[in-house]
Amino acid sequence: GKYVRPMLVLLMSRATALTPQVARERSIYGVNKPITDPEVLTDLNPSAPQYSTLSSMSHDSAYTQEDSDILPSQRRLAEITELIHTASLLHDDVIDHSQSRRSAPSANIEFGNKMAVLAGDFLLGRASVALARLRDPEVTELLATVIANLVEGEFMQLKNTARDEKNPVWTEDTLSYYLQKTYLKSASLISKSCRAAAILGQTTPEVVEAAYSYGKNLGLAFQLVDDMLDYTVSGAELGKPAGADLELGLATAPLLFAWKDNKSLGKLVGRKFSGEGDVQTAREIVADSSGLEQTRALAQEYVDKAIEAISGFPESEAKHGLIEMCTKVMKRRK
Ligand code: 2DE
Ligand code: MG
Ligand code: MG
Ligand code: MG
Repeated sequence: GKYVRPMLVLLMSRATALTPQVARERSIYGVNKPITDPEVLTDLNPSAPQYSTLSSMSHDSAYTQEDSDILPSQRRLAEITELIHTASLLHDDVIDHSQSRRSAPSANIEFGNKMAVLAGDFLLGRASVALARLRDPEVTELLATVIANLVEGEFMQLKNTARDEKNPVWTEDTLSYYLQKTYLKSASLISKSCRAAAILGQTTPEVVEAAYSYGKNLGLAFQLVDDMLDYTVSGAELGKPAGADLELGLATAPLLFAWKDNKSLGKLVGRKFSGEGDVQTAREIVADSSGLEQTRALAQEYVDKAIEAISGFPESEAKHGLIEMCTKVMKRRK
């Protein structure tokens, strides 16, 4: 069917995500070349060879023009998800004051916050153009919703009402708030783009649901692991700052699970981590707790659900690729 391989390609291009560093080298990002540069504008001209610049951005062997299993619209979709993803990282590094991304200085460090924000905005504009050219209102609505969801998730993280200082008590709501935020900031892009890939493949409603469920569960697992690695892996290995979440005052899964078992953490969690001391104390409590283990276990549950979701897909290399993607998410160290 025309959906399994397209889903894999879509996810592969995310796995080898275009980085702000690669982005800088690409004229279409308008960062190191003015947006008025003819080369930049080529792809905005509908009569130009279709998306030549966008297509050349791919550096994934699974992502070649000769791949007859993939419809042109599905290839465009993979590019669109990549553009949205990269835009969100450009903005994320500004919001998080990150110094590095994929083992290189992040765009905000290299070019400053203003350029990084504009570059992200530009990519969203380009994604919108590419989306409009698909002439598929359902897919357009899905991906436009993803953009809104990314912002909603980031907003929930900023508000962080689950650790209201007047009520620093762990409840089941604490975890569900975190999971909803995680869906919005990470799983929405993966799940809705998997759904869109299936829709473009003109398959059955059941397959569309299965594709969505796979992406949702994989996305949740991905961010849980991301939040775990923030505690367990060095910045050098991660290629981006480690220990950043606590530093930013963010209560992610490892801390929330630690808090559940050690209510005294509430005193720390209930307010912004004010000083070095607080951050260090919280880090030690998390390290001594089963918070990291519980985070990994929950990620594994989601991965199992993702694999289960596609169990009805016909056997193929691409299906195995989707399963391997799950295994890789659990094994990754960066
Ligand atoms: C990753 O979280 C962030 C994902 C969503 C960011 C969304 C923003 C809203 P992390 P890492 C910034 C704007 C959205 C647009 C422009 C579409 O844990 O650890 O901070 O990789 O990621 O820094
Ligand atoms: Mg970040
Ligand atoms: Mg962030
Ligand atoms: Mg992170």
